[in-house]
Amino acid sequence: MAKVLGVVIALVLVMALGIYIFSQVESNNKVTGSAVSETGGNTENSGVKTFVVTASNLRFYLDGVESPGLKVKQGDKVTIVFKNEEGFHDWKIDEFNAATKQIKAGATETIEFVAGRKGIFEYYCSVGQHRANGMRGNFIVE
Ligand SMILES: [Cu+2]
Repeated sequence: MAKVLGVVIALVLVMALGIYIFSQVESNNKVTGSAVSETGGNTENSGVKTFVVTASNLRFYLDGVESPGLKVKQGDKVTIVFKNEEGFHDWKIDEFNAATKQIKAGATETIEFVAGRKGIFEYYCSVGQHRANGMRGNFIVE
């Protein structure tokens, strides 16, 4: 009888160990998974976000997506790599005093700013009537 009890205890211990190891592997996978899914056009490294935004007449693009919503967390340091492929444009957000120079086709400008407050802000091109003609999108701070 004591022998049976010993086997049962051993089985329970093995199962508990198995569950523990499984949960460790599971939580490691979750961390890796979220890091991978973040690398779609922007890179996340503990509060640093980089977006490569391109401009052509009269649209902004990120990885081929037109007027992309750019999402960051409050306090993130944001880098915008602004590449102008066609025409004459800039990239601005009034609320963060973030603005590139107005640059010509083929030029690239990089700016940095801190997303200091939460909300949905509009980024846009301030050249001529470009904003009214669709050169704008949402910058979302959560
Ligand atoms: Cu423009």
